Amino acid sequence: MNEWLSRINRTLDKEVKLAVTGLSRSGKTVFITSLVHQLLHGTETSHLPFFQIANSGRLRGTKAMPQPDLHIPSFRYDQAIEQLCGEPPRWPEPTSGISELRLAIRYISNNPLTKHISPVSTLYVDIIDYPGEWLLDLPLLELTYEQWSQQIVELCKQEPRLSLSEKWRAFLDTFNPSDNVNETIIREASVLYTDFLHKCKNKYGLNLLQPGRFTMPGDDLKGAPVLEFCPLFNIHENDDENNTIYTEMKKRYEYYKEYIVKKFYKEHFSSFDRQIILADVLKAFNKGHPTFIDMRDSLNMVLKSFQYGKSGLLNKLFGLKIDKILFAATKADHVTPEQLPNLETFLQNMLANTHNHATFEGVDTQTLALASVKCTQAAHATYQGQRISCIKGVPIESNKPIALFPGEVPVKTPLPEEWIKDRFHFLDFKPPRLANIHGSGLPHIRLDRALEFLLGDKF
Ligand SMILES: Nc1nc2c(ncn2[C@@H]2O[C@H](COP(=O)(O)OP(=O)(O)O)[C@@H](O)[C@H]2O)c(=O)[nH]1
Ligand SMILES: [Mg+2]
Repeated sequence: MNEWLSRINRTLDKEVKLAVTGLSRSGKTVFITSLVHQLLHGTETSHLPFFQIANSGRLRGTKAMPQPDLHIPSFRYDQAIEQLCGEPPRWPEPTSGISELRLAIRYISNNPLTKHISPVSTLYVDIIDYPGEWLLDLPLLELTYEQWSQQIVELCKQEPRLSLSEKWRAFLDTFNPSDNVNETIIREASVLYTDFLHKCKNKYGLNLLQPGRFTMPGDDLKGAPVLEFCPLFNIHENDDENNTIYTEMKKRYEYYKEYIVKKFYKEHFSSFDRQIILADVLKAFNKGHPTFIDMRDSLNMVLKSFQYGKSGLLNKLFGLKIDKILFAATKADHVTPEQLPNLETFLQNMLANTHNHATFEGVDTQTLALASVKCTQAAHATYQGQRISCIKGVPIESNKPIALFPGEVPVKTPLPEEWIKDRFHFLDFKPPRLANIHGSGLPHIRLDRALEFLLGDKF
């Protein structure tokens, strides 16, 4: 019955499933929290000028509803908003598992065909939140164990991975992949490999860390043997004797793909209609050239797996059909307002291939620089007799507001030698203290435009 109703609702365009996609720490959880808060306060129109349904006065109200999938934990909006709007305000905790949320948006219909039958209509919006680490598992679906191992071999030839992987690689040299299977060796190799991934993440903020569950296992997989394998060097596909370390690692890799990765994407991603891709470009600028390259390549690799249109992997596997994609550069409150167009152009250039592919397949796209929660104010200062634009906010490590000029966002990727130390200085800020969070939506930058693009045509 549920499935049947759901189908009817979808045919009448009464249901939208929104995929919020982004690498770890790109701002997914904060985006979802702010989106819900903006919609719950949507009838106070002043904070969403570009969201037409709110601005036209046709919005009747929004409510969080019981989600359709009862076996998935609910997105803890109440907890997240309590932290964001607490005293002192804090950012929500990093996400360690999947959660889901359903919103019902009630509005006065404008549709000439249905408005006489039912002048008040409801649009259901389903959103899931999950750790960004798991996205990097998607490209594995197209790689054999040997191809994946080879890819990691290549990555480890360059710094910082070359040094960070030293201990793990030294251990691989102590045995032969064609040796008889040995649980102790397999466990030790996977522990050292997982340590290497953690170092890449914590020291350099790298994203291309596969398998994704090694750094973020989720509650159900901690300590499971399916997380005990790693890539091997010097393997030959014809080494295919049974019961060797190589065949055992390969078996676990295939199991991981089939029962963890495919299962997750089939269950949660197959029915999405719309997608927002969040990228924290500014963090990569701060961390330097290798981190930037890693972010760009990770995102492009993931988006290649999404490949919109009939030939795409997710379409072939699960019938995914997305008709609109919003590319969003997050945390736009870290830069001065004049820099927003540069940030948008930069993101567009960075994801040019995906963009081109999506529009070729008939997917409607847009690029936006946005802040889900605006933590800074635009201000001006005088420096050497010149008036310069700056931002004012409370840095994450401090309790006092400061004004600073965070630097210019380049339109094109700087050459490796142009990433000089301290060229970019995009500070992290504390969330703003708000006197009355129940009076109006959270302060934001262009979240209303994001809502209009993602949902506007459904009303
Ligand atoms: N200034 C600012 N910081 C943000 C914003 N959104 C996210 N952040 C920062 O980015 C961090 C990660 O955000 P989160 O939503 O947890 O990322 P996720 O891993 O993609 O879910 C937060 O803890 C904040 O420090 C924003 O709109 N403005
Ligand atoms: Mg999160």
